[in-house]
Amino acid sequence: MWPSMLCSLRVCSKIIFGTSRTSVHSSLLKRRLTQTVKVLACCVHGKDSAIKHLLGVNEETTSSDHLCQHPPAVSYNQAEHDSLLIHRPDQPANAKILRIAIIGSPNAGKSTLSNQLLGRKVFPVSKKVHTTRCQAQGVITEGETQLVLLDTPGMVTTSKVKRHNLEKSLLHDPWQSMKSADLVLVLLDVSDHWTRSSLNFEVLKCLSQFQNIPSILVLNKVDLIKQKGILLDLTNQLTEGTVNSKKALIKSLPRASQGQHAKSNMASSHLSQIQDETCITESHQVTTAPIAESNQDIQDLKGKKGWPHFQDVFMLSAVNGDEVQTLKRYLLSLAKPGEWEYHSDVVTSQSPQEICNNIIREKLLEYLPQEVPYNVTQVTDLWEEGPGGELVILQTLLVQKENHAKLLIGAGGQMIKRIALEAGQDLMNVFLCEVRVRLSVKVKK
Ligand SMILES: Nc1nc2c(ncn2[C@@H]2O[C@H](COP(=O)(O)OP(=O)(O)O)[C@@H](O)[C@H]2O)c(=O)[nH]1
Ligand SMILES: [Mg+2]
Repeated sequence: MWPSMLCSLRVCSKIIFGTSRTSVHSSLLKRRLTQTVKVLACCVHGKDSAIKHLLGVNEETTSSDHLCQHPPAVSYNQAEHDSLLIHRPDQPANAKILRIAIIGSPNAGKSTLSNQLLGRKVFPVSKKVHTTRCQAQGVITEGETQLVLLDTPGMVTTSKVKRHNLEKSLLHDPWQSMKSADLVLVLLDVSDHWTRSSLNFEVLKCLSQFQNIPSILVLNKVDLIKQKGILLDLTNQLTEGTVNSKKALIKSLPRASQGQHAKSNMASSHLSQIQDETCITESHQVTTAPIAESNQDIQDLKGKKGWPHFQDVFMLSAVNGDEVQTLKRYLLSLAKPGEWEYHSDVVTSQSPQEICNNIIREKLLEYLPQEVPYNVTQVTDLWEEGPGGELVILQTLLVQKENHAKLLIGAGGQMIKRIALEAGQDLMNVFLCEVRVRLSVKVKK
């Protein structure tokens, strides 16, 4: 198994942050990185990683990546779902928990990453912004540990709430999820040339207000980056050259210890590194009260591009799952003793109908011009088990304009049929049963 981007990043950081920031010479760094990582990479197996692309190293997938338990199906029966949420979680004696707030600009890939971590697509994903309208939680239970993912709707401003016809509660949601978080995961789209070299102001504000909660930086969409070397420069900028309070302290690995890494089982050496760092994490005082901020503090943030308090940095591709398992193992290792929040059969706090509405909405956003999906009201007319045990869903899509209805239906009804078919297929993978979705369109004046 590849020592992970975490490990590689740690290798990078040992190089980047071991050197005085002002004297960093990136081509020299990359050469040194290449030497270091080649030693490590020659004995590792696993999914393609960004750093391996840097080196042109190809590896096979090992069985450890497939060891993860299969996530349970979501029950499509509302009463069953409610009873799971109400019942006391079936936690073991040594239960551990970690609540993770995933924050980042709209489109960074928060829902895609959450789905990959969960192993089931329960959150809608779309190229268009504001697919996620509600504050939903995803739940991963493995062994004694439960991870609760707080998939936030992105950082939204008042004007965007008006423009996209969004619920006003979205304005407050990122802060809401922060209040119960043990870890903040900042997700950044590195394929976006305009925004990738600095953290979104709202993200910085959030990090600054909740400084006492440990945070990690995850660079997403590395599959879209041809010149992987840019990732090191971006990491340096986005962390202000400091990760886990280490800048001057972190030195290049001595050659001998690099060799030892190469010979040892990468999985265990990786985990032991994580555990070492977990000790550091444990010294953080996690409190839920935000730190009061003065206007001056906020003004100071305006000139900032990065955040020097991240505990770790990852690079991955959420869409194809590259390095997602590594991140998941890391998150599991950070969990602390504490009561589970959910029964182990729960994958998401969303109700079955919410999941269905969100998936249909995802298709509307995917195939229709922006103004249509933002103005559709979904009404479920029927939700029942058919004679063959299949789930039958009838839903009416209400629109206000005739031309919106025409676009929704499409030529010969092709558009609406396609949306219904694809939503049904996605829902089958959520509920693990046959699902038939039928949609009708009505104009409501
Ligand atoms: N190429 C690529 N696309 C991604 C990746 N992660 C997410 N996306 C795409 O980015 C878009 C936004 O993703 P989504 O998860 O809805 O972002 P959110 O708004 O942050 O929840 C979708 O079209 C995803 O398919 C990735 O790792 N690589
Ligand atoms: Mg989303």
